[in-house]
Amino acid sequence: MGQSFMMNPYGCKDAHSLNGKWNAIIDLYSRGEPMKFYQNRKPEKKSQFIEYTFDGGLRLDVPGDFNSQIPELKYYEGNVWYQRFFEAKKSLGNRQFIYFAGVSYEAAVWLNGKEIGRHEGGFTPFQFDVTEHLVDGKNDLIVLVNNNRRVDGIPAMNFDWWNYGGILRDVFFIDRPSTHVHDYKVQLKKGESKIIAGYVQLRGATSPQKVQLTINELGIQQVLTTNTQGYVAFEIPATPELWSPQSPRIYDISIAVGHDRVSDEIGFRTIEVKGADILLNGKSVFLKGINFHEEIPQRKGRAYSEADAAMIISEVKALGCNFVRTAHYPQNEHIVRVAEKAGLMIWEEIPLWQGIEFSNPAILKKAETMLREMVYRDKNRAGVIIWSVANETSPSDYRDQTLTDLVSLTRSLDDTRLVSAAFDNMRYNKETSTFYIKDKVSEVVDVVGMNKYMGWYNPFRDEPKNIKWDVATDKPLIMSEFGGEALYGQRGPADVAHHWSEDYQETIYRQNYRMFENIPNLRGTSPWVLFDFRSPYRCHQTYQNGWNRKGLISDKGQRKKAWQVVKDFYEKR
Ligand code: GCB
Repeated sequence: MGQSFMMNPYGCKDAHSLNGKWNAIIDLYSRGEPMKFYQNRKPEKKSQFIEYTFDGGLRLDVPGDFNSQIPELKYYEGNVWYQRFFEAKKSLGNRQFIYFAGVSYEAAVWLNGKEIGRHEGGFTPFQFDVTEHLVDGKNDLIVLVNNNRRVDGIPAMNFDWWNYGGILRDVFFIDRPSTHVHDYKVQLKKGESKIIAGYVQLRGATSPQKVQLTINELGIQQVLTTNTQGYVAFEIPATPELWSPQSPRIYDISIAVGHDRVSDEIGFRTIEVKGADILLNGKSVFLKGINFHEEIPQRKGRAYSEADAAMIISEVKALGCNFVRTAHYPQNEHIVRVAEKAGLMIWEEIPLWQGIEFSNPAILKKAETMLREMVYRDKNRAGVIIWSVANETSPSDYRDQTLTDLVSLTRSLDDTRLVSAAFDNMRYNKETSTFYIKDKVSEVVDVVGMNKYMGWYNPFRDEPKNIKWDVATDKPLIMSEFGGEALYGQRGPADVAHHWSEDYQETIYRQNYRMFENIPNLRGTSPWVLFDFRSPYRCHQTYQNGWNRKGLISDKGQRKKAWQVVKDFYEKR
């Protein structure tokens, strides 16, 4: 795993993009490490011959998955080497870093022939300090990416989405003064709407330093003094206009030490649970949500840019949502930031998705790292209200313990948000037509997410209006997934599932909404899913052909009939 502490490059004037075309070698038989591709050597003597080169071959776009860039890589799982040069000036005394916003699934990184670090996990950022190995002038950066699925991976061998590999997200070279702002949290104090609290952590400081925290629009120009470890915690009385879906107010903030300065855009809000209610800024809210993958279906590839985020989020807003579940992994920062500015509350999740090898102690370690990296990255996003530790995992002693540990870790990292998980293991009492749950993990989370495909994987066993829910009634329940498949344009009887028709998909939604009226603690819904998405899981050659068709919108962007049913439901809430 890589170094899990990272700075925010998006607000740092000293962050230089390394996006663009990179040279690439497809290394199906893993020859690259034994042959030392990372040395990128050229023959020096007449008799010398080196059986690889990055020159004159494949060039891949960074950011972006490799699978969608050339047809030969569509199903590829394995090693791909990436290489590029970049110019740098070695300013004396400064520290330099390479920051990766997301590489799937494993990355090994070399600078000028020296290994600078490795990282596992496809959906969270990492950075390496490269000061020792950087040279003045031309630098050679090489990344070995491997996207093999693995038994001890998170996610593991099977998952219902495309296993996109590559340098999926932005890459930066960051050059900072030796003493610089390394990490910060600026949020409302837990349970308070008039106290801004948090901390600043410097790097490189060996004596107490003066740090200036500025939020001009709130009249805050506060000088803080760190301890000898460069750390200072603070509480500042303030009356910010609160962030909400109706008014997603964001403030410009900056933090400076010496010549170093970072800026960010931060909103302030409170979120808490009281009985079965979710209170945003003290008022009960109903989460009108939707799920989506980090994918642009029309391009058949991962979403990676701000423009991609704007496309997805505009469809979320058109549906009338105030909430998104960014399934099933932390999506790129553009998506989170664009969603927050659009007034969307966000559920973020680590990719502990079904089939995880919980009996392997390495899993807890890996999951903890992913959780830490997610919380580090997004702890300043007011839009994020829920951290989720898992999706659809089956109870066992190992699983119960792992998830309980992860819930506690989440709370210790951030006590200002709610903790959840999505469950699919509710049981049904035929005598009373009632759903209930017996799961130790549902007892320790703040909000229970329920995934239930009534009308699709499970037929309704009774009239929807007769089905009762007695699931974790002492806390809020979010119907975190429900829905069914339809091929856009396909028509058929409204009561027959196997035609994949829009008419039947519409029926599923109407029936589920009827059933939801009987869930006393229902405080939110997020249908599965906004767009049809690519998945090798889906083998029906007529209707699916490698696509999960549960989208309310097709892969070409056409809205299916159920889209309107969801929109109407949200308009009435
Ligand atoms: C689920 C999973 C989701 C799948 C979906 C489906 O329960 O959480 O990742 O894609 O069902 O379509 O079956």
